[in-house]
Amino acid sequence: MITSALPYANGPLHIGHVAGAYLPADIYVRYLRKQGKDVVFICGSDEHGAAITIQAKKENTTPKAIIDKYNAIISKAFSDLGISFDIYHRTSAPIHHETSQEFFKTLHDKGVFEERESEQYYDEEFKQFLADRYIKGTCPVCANPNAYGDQCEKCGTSLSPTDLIEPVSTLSNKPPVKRKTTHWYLPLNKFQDWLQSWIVEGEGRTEEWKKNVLGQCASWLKEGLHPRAITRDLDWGVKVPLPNSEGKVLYVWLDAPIGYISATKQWALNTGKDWEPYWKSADTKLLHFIGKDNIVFHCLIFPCILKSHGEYILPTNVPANEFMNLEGDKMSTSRNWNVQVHEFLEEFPGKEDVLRYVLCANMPETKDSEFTWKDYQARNNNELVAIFGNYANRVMVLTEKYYGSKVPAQVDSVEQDAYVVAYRAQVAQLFNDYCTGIESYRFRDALMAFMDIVRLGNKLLTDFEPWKLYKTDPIRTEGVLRICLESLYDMATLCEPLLPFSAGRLNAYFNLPAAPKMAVGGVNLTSGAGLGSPFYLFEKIEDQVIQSKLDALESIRRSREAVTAAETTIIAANPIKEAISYDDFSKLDLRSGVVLSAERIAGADKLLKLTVDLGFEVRTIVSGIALHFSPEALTGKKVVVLANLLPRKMRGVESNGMILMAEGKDGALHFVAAEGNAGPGDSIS
Ligand code: B3M
Ligand code: ZN
Repeated sequence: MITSALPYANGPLHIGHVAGAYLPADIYVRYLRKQGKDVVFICGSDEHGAAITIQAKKENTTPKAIIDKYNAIISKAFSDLGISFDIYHRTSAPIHHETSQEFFKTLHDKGVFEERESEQYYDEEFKQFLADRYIKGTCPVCANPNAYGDQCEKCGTSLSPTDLIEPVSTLSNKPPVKRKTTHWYLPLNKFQDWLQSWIVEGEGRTEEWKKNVLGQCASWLKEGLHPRAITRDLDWGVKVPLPNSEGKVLYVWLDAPIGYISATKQWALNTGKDWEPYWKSADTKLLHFIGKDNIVFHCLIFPCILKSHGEYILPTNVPANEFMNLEGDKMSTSRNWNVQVHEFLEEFPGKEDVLRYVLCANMPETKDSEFTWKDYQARNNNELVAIFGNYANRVMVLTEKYYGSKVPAQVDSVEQDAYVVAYRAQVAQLFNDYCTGIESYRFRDALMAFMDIVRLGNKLLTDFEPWKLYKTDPIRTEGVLRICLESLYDMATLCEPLLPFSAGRLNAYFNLPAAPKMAVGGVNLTSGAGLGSPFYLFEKIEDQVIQSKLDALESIRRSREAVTAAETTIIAANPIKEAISYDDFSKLDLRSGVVLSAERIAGADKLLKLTVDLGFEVRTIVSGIALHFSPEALTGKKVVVLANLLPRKMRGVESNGMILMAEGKDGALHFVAAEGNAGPGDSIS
């Protein structure tokens, strides 16, 4: 039973996620399948929690619309990249709600939880309790006025809402009040001793856990565990299945890991299998592939839930990875510093395996690692093209030239040649390294072993020089190329977990199905069998492609620096303008509008050309906000438009109106918009 962390359906997937929790799992699973193991690979969207409702607010839409949108983008990105889940499920599915409610109910009835009353911030206008992220205020550490109730993003301190100075609700922008509320808590402190012996002393474990994982667990345990609230006052999530618990849902981190189980149930329904042995049978190996920020939930909290329930097995291992940075900076969706998987695949179709290769070669297995575009190019050009692609192509071209793309015969004297015997022994040794690498979650080592096998193939070609040998000893040449072809077929088998698309192309060349087992040296091709035409597995990536990616990142970096600079210059409050009459004011025709699209104007780095829907017509408005907003961030934004301003031409574009903006003391711009159901064209007065 293999799981990968369920991504929040609140934004697209980026390559850091892939390198952390999905590619390693996929490699492992593909390898196990080839070893003939009975394996189920589970994932799905995590569709609850404040992460979703906040994104809905940001995009001015409903939580349901958000999860549908991002679930579609994410699941397509996974399948396009060849991540071979047996099911990609969703925690909004009814079967998941039932399963997590059953868990809660069972634990509740067993008396596992504690009920506690506490005081929490409440928004009187919106009549709801406020999740930590819905509260803003001044950071007690660095005085950042925009710190959130869970964290200050400026200085990185993690906070609780009561730490904030002058907290306000982000819903009403008013100070929240404190209200009593009751929640259920999981008393982690009661599990402390058991967790200590299971994780730290290894009592009852069958596998060694990774150092980075053990280290984090040990430090949590050393701090001492405390009861943790596992319900929330929210109207989005799995309802607490108890009487008198209106408005309460399960904490997203309670229901999300149970999502692995509900997804397995759905998979079993789809395939006519029984889900239970995969979660309850002692001979099942349960593995959670995750990123390091999820360690506490998978190693401490979820095992307590499973153990308390009583019928479930515990994870055999949690091979968490560290983070992958991008060009020297932390990858992040909110800061627009990442490479999105779906965008990459749209821009570079056919480069799925190149991306998988580069992410695997730099996988953050023991410490944070880095993706750079130069490294991406170098690994493609110097490794995939020059080593693997080159070997495959040379073998295919020679076979076409000398044998009309038919499998040449085996030649005994070549088979027994000392060089060939030694070559095979070395390949077998490297195959062993490859297997050990994957089995012990060292995927970089496995990749290296695979490439070393290909290097040996290239060396064999160079040493035998079939292009010269053919003239003097055509029989021997036949034997050599037969060996090269068999090695190439082995490479197709071995690269399948790492580079499944290339494996498929190679198998097609051989007109053979994928080898049923992971092995080297066992293939016996049929002499005279027809092969495909030669091709290149990989193509060289040119400098200008890389340069354009670097330029794009550089411009993001520059605009971020400009914003930071603006934020640090405190601008004095503007003095109030001269008084006007109501008549003066009533001359302004203000309308609600929605930005349909935005684009940069060539040669004007401050201007954006916006297309704005005013309900009764669509306008072009030029706005001097390009240094503050990226065009992509504007689509769908609600705005207020001064609709009767005389047209004006700017940089050759006629602007028909003006967008209203609030300018913060820090110089940052904020949109002004009519709240609620106000639609395009509505008058504002
Ligand atoms: N959705 C957090 C994350 O995406 C969370 C993982 C759930 S795994 C059960 O990092
Ligand atoms: Zn701070």
